[in-house]
Amino acid sequence: KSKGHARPPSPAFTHLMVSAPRGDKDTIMADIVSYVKFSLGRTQKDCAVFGIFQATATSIRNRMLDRWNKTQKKYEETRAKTVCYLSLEFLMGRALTNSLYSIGLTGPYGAALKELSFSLEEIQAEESDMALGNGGLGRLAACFIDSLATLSLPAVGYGLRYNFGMFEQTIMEGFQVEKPENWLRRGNPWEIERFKLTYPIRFYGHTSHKTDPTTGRPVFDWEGGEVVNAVAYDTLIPGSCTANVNHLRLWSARASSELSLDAHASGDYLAAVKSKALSENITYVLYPGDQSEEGKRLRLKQEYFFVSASLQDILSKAWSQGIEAKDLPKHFAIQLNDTHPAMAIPELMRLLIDGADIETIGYRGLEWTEAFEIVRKMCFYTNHTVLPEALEEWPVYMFKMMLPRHLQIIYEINHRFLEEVEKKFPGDVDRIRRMSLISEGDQQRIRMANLAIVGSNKVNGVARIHTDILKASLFRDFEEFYGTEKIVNFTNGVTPRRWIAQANPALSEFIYRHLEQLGVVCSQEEWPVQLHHLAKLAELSQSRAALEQLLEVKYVAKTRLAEFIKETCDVDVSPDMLFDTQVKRIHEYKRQLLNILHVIVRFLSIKRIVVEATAEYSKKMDVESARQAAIKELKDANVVPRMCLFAGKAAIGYDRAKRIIKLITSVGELVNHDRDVSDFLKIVFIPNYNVSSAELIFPGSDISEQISTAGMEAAGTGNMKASMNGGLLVATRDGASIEIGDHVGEDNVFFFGASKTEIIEVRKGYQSGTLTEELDPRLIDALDAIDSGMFGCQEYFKPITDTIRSGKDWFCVAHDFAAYLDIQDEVDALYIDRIEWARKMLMNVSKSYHFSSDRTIKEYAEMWDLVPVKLAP
Ligand code: T68
Repeated sequence: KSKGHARPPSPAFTHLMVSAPRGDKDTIMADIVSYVKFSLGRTQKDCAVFGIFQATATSIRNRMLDRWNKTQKKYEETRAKTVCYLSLEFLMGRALTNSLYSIGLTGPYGAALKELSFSLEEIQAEESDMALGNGGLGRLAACFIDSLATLSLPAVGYGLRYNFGMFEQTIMEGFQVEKPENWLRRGNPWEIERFKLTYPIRFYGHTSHKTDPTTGRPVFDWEGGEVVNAVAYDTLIPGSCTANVNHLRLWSARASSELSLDAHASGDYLAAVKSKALSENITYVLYPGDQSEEGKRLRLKQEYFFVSASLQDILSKAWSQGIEAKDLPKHFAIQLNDTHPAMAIPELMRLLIDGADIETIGYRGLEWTEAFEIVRKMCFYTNHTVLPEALEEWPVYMFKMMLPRHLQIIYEINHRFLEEVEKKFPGDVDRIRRMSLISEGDQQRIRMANLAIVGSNKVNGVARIHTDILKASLFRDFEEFYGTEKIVNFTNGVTPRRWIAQANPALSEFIYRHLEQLGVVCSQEEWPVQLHHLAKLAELSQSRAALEQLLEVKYVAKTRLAEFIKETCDVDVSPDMLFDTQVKRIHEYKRQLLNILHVIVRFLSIKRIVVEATAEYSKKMDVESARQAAIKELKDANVVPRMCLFAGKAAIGYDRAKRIIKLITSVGELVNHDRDVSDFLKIVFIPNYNVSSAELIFPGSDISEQISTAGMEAAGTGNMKASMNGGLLVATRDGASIEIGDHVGEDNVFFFGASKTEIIEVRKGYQSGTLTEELDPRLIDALDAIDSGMFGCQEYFKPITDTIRSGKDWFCVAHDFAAYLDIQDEVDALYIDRIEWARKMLMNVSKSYHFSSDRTIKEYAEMWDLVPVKLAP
């Protein structure tokens, strides 16, 4: 025990600790100025807006800290069960607006800043996005920790504190160019460094074992190699409509003395410094590939580093609370966000059997079956994809070198597991081969998904169709082995606080006012945490006044988006156009290609009409007047002008995705400058898609493209964000869009295209050569236009057009093309009928409440056996 603990408690200290900072305007102003003066060492004259952001953020953080202390104390006192959400990615976005919103101090902070002659908006704009994730998986983790706090559930998010998050995407001459995103460059006012929470993580070295003379059991030792320290950084996660504040704990790598001393001993100072730098690079950068398996050693290091630090943190807390090993599952649940943290299974086995390297964790010496039962009760695994290229496998040789003890443990888990399989399915060698944790090929590999299934209590998919595929195909053997209870479904959700209340103030006002009119007793703060109340809004479907207001709400958001497009792309778009958006990672299965091919068809057809009419008119007038007359005629014919917006990043090594970006920007370049067409069609590619730009894009979308090849998008969450904001989906029957259709009504989604089962048939046809697709003539026109060099870069685009023409079209763009064009015609026709359109918007806003991540988390909580522990307000 340190001397600090022996000191008698001071009543003054205790009193001051529990007194909360006041939330009035004057106190807030004083806090901000005091920070500028005493922490930044600046004056009013030399304090830039960023300084005010730092001061404001720090004072908000301090107010949250007060609540956090009380929350953690309450959790400890009640000995409540905690869920630990292990994710290599947390795509948080900005924290300022969200934090103020959650602690209910937006008003006073706005007023304080105004008096200091700043605005909340300009302060907010100074914050960099916390982009420690690639896409849907990382954003889901962020929505989940928001819901956990809001539901007053004891939870900790565990992850890595990357110095460089998702790369910054710039567009140069239409091509994606990646730049490192140094988000910590100017410091991070939200985080709290906790040097006291430092754990040693070992890599490499060797194992040995001796026999314990009393028990006769083998005792394992893992020694040597290198030890890197993990240091904790906490970010506070405030709930809404509750005083509870949870935290996200991110680990940063710090060289340990064990490492630098070795080199010092040999007298090589420079080598010592270099090896220190090398060990710290573990948490340097986020791997920017989504849905692909890199197989790089540094990634394996990151995974183990993160898992080991998080588990040591959990176990040292449990040990300090006197929790017995067998009771660990009563106090902690561990959720594995995909297989990236699957090493938690062998690592927890190791910690329980061999023991940790630090004294603050006393668990050790457990017998195998007892340890495995504990692990299996504690761990749960979420699968996010069925794409084979995203299923993690690690070469055995890499493990043998880097994590020799874990390899032994995995072999033992596998040995015992396959014995069980053999017992249940005697002689079924094929099945045993498929279910083994080790794949045998030219090189042995560890199948992380199989490890995660075998070591977990439950496995879940993220939408109904996805879970059905897991049960019927990808994990079928496991379904047959464990029975139908092991694989379960929890359809994804998104937090309505960020995605409606904060992102769309006009819609929030509409919702609140109308709920009030409809007699729902629910404050402005409450409806986003009681989202089911929105069901009541459907009653407005016959109120013309309400529908017109909803159109007005959309117009406001479209105006903001149009301004953003002007700023970022320098393209003028009118909010009167139909705003059609597709924002997500660029991937062949997401079919941005299908979208842009439709845009090309649209361009060609408008161009043809205007050119022909101009030729006709110019018999009677000069060419320019003729052109104007032709354009006017088209406008009078009610052609709906459309703005097609794309945004998203391509993985750095994903050549085809990068070609698709270039195709989109090239088509935009031509169309936006074509004076015959540009009144009717605009194409924008917004660079560097991130959470902050998504907050502008979803509210401003009339149409959201959710057009993945059926069976390939596990769930999608952009579909939910669009629908909640009154965006209508153009969607295939894939992922969670199917369930959105169930809830908002089939008629209120523009469904099209082949179903999952039809896709399987189409592909069989391609493979056997019995089905050679007749290409739609309009598709041929679009492909010809690309190949003719109309958009430049003829050669560069050739591989794309070739794939479609040759019938080796795995993503079935050609197959779904005609249906896609037809549905887009329906979209245009409906858009003209503003009231009918608004009615569909209303049904989406009203009935998408099911896709709140609060609903999802309640389902998980039941599985975890977790109950709320709410702090008295
Ligand atoms: C996404 N997966 C799914 N993966 O594609 C999406 N992968 O359908 C689903 O809605 C979402 O998960 C949430 O469940 C991903 O985003 C990755 O980002 C990823 C990252 C690294 C390695 C593999």
